[in-house]
Amino acid sequence: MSKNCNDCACRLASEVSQLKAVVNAQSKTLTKLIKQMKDGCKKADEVKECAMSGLLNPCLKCLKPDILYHLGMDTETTDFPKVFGDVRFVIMGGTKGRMEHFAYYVMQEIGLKINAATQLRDMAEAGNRFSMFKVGPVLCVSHGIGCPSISILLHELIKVMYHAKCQDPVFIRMGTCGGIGVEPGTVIISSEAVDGRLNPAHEILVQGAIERYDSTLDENLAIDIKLCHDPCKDRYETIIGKTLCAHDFYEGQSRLDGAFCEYTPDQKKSYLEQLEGQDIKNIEMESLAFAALTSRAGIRGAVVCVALLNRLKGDQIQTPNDVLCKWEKRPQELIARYIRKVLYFSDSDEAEEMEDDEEPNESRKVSIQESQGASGDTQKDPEPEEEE
Ligand code: R2B
Ligand code: URA
Repeated sequence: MSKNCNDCACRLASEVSQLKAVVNAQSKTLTKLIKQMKDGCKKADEVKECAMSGLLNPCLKCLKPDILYHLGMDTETTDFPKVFGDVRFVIMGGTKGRMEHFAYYVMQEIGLKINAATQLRDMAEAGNRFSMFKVGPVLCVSHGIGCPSISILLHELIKVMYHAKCQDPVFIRMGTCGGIGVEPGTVIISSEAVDGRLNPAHEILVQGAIERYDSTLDENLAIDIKLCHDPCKDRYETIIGKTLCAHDFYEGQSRLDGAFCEYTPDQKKSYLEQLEGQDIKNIEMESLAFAALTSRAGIRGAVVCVALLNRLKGDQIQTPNDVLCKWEKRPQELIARYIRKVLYFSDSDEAEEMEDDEEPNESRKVSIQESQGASGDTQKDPEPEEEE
């Protein structure tokens, strides 16, 4: 057999084994759901309290209803456990377009795409600020620019998790950044977030006093996401490193091209070189609030950004738009692979699979389309899908 043929056979074998795992995992979910139906939904009614509840505002219990103003929903008119109880991944990114694209992409990647015409509903449309799309256990939400914007959203998303009694959800922010001494197009997973003075703390003014919160991120989650990078297939580097979170794109990131600039090119150069010397790999604008709020809630969090330029070489983003669009998909690919791996290839699944194998189950025979029906809760009636 020629080398090409061999490669192709290998790829096909790997795709077949991946598909098998997806089908197995989905039929297992279906088996569980059927069992729950047979048991009169007893199990579903016995949902545990959310583990984070002890860390949150005790007054939440008394809010009847709790109004999540910026998401345009409240606990009286939305049944949170029913609508959001199965959420395991909350993926956040700057814009509506990116998050809508990611929602469709992840739907395909985790095998929940029923047909090409499936349409998702923006669940936060009534709030007129953020956009939110749910694909089975994945919630995709836009966060706008900067710490104030993402922190408002995080307060409300954490309350969504609490009201829905979600168990151990993982939060991931994906986005763009300026690289420090890295090749443009490189993906950087943050090990921790620091402020402009390189302190690993998110400072907020509360009643006139500065409150500091640790801005640590989950080390294992960062490693797990990095492991989803395939050096043979992905023609870019993925690294783990420290991230500087600025509260502005121009002066806050020591750019020379803002409407105002009161430092010299030499001062800019020496600040960025100081960052490089301190192992800072990138600059973006939300990681401090993201890290502080997720860790206060005991939520595992990661920040995955692609560098649009190397700030040691310039300030303006000159790369053509079509290339930038390709680069923006890199964090999405890694995160979708991570989700797929957790959903379909986790150790506990393997253990359960062995048990299942001992006692073959009728419902194993369901097709992938049938099993998807169980997760179609937020999908609208099919309408023609636009070309992407
Ligand atoms: C990266 O890019 C945006 C600014 O252009 C900001 O949201 C960020 O963190
Ligand atoms: N986003 C930022 O915040 N900074 C950059 O330089 C690029 C994207």
